[in-house]
Amino acid sequence: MNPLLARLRKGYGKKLRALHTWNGWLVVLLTLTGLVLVGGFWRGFLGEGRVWIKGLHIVVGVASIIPVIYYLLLAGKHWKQLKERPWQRFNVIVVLSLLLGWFVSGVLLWQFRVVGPHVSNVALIVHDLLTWIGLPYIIYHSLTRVKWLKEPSRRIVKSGIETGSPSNHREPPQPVYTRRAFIRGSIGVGLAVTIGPSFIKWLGSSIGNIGGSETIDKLIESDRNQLLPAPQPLAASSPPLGGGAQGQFRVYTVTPIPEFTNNNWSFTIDGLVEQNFKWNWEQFVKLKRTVQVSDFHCVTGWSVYKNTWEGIKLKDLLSQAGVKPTAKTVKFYSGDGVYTDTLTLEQADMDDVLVAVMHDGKPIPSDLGGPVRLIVPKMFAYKSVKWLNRIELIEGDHTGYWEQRGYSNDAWV
Ligand SMILES: Nc1nc2c(c(=O)[nH]1)N[C@H]1C(S)=C(S)[C@@H](COP(=O)(O)O)O[C@H]1N2
Ligand SMILES: [Mo]
Repeated sequence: MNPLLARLRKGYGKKLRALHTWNGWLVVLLTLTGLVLVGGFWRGFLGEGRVWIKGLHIVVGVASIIPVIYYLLLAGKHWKQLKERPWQRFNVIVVLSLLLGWFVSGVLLWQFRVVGPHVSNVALIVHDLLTWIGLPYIIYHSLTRVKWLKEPSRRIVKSGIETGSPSNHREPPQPVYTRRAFIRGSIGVGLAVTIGPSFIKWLGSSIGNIGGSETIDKLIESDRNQLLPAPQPLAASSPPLGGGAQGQFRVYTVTPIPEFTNNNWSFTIDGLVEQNFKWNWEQFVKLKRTVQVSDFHCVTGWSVYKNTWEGIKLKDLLSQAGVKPTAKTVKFYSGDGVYTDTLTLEQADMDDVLVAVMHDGKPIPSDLGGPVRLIVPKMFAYKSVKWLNRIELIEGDHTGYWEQRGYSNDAWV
């Protein structure tokens, strides 16, 4: 035998157990950080902490390949040992596939700039799918393998000795096994009932994009904005030029979702401009709009393809206000009072940067940044400020909300 392998296999049983424990803790850590990362609630609350947690998740995730490789070196012997235990073999295969799948899709997500948004999007779906399957599996695995469930026969012998009754000794362990099966069954059913419905919902919306527009319709139904008159779509918007968006928006916000009415909504251009503007809604919906079809990419990996956006070209707004020669940066403010971002004048001059009012022929719902949001198709979506209500031309630089918290200043897709 190869001497390295021989050394590895010394104290083999102990090593396997240690490996199992280490791997277990890594999975716990990855689960906790991963759940915080997907949980929308945490976004505003954590701020910069979110970027740290993401870093930790990546480092631990990359490191999680070490116990896998170590196990694979010992796997030959272990596999033979499990000859008579098909379920344990099955378990080994499932856990290894999960760990490898998480690892590969995770590395692709981490390297989103190298692999591009399309690959990231698929990797995110795989990563999520494995989590939906893997997490309940691992919870079940841990719950059903705690010692007292695993070794019921010992307990019954012990109880026999304790009572000192010989008839107890002869009693078959049957009821305990039934009880064990019952507990296992209950854990299984419990997990299925708690996780099943959300899983099916996720599956429907992510894979094969079933009900893509249906979910947006729900967001439209629960729209909190009350702005009249409703903007009337241009012909290219309705039916949407792009044929309808493909994919799901994840609703991201760092504040409670703001609500607007004709009374509290206005749109301002100020700062280093020849003429300040402040439009109310009635005036704003009269500004000339154009229609554009573009893809929408978030840095966390998800994309929505073929959005038909209708709105006012940023460059038209800027030329209407007249940018002073001293201006260097275009600063965007969200009506949530917190979120900001910027473009350079040169970036702001791109033809497809849109102050969007409609999506796929309908007013943008409040959850997705309506009544008005910025759309910068060539950049990651953290530039696409939701609830946009003010544009200021400034002389210096400004660092946007997520850029202050660790996102790259370079947002080009
Ligand atoms: N005001 C505001 N704008 C925002 C954000 C936010 O949290 N608040 N999140 C940004 C990020 S990171 C993304 S991916 C998109 C998400 O848009 P959606 O919530 O419509 O899917 O909005 C961007 N604009
Ligand atoms: Mo994002």
